[in-house]
Amino acid sequence: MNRLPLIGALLVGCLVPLKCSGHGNPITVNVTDGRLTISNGLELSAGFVSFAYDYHEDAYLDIAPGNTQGSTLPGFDVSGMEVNSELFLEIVSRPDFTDPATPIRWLWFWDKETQETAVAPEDPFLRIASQRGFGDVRVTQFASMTASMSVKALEPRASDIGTHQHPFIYLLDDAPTANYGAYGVFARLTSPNYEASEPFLIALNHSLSSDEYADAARQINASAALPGDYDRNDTVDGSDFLVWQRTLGSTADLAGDGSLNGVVDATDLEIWKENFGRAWASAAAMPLAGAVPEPASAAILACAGIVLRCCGVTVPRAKRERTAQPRCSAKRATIASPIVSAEVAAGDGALSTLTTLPCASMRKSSTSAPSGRSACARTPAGAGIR
Ligand SMILES: [Ca+2]
Ligand SMILES: [Ca+2]
Repeated sequence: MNRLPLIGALLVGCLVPLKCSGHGNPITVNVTDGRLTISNGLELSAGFVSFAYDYHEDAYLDIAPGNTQGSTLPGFDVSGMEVNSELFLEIVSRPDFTDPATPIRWLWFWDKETQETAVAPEDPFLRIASQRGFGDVRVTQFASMTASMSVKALEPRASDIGTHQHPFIYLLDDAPTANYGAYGVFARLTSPNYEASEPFLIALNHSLSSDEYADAARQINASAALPGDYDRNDTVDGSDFLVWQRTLGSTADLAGDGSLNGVVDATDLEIWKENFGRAWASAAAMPLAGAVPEPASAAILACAGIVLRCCGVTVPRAKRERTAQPRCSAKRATIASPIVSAEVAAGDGALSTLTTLPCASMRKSSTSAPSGRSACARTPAGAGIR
């Protein structure tokens, strides 16, 4: 009798749970001044949101039933909420600013092979399904598949509060085989009893290293934000220049690191300058942006132009900062910002307004094939929902 297959199965049965089990770094939910708050994620710098989940080494997609790759991570740790106050996860769409057409995007993909944000081939869908029977949400890259983009996470019961929970299973379509990389959705937490949380990124690891996961999260996050929008208000203006100026040279405060190279430097100022005047917001919240900057912003823009023209990337920081002081005047502005206005549908009937201009550094879509496979063959808890 050949016992090798049996021994192999036993080894898999013993070793796989050790490798694949774990609670990851859960989305830690609390309430501050009546608003839901989140913490414990991978901290992000320049881009749309401040946190990504789940970057724990145990959190990766693996073989699940029904031709899917699945995970029950990220989980949730909830405190501060009233019992039965209800907690929902709402998927949030964003424009893809790496595409000159800035399409509204739901599911994001970072390609392991090219190491860049890309369009995944075969347009796979992601399903986030309640493990408590509260329904699901499904999205493809550029379309929502369910009528509502919100699904209840927890009621929460008394036993849910202060304990670790896995309310969802995340299932990625794997027929045909999904390329390796990170698959992400932006989301926020809502509740009838509290203000919604800030948005965050759920990025699912499909055969990435920890470093690759971090790069993927940063790049997806940056792809969903206006380049140069360093204060995250969907407008590129003088306030963003001030963020850059205040943190110039920093490797710790990276809100102004538009180039994602880990330091706030002259390249980030170039990015801001190239995108000055762009804005994106809901039509109700913001009128079409005019191409003419306000006087104060024009003065700042002039200062920035002088910084670049006179100092360049090799000039010491102190000299750059000295040059960029308010003694600059609008008369010295030399930078033109061509603006093109367009309207884009934000999904679910919401119309949003986009003011944009050509971007020379847009990344290309990728249709590359996978380059490696995960060795773990775990079936996630609660699998079978599809
Ligand atoms: Ca801004
Ligand atoms: Ca930089």
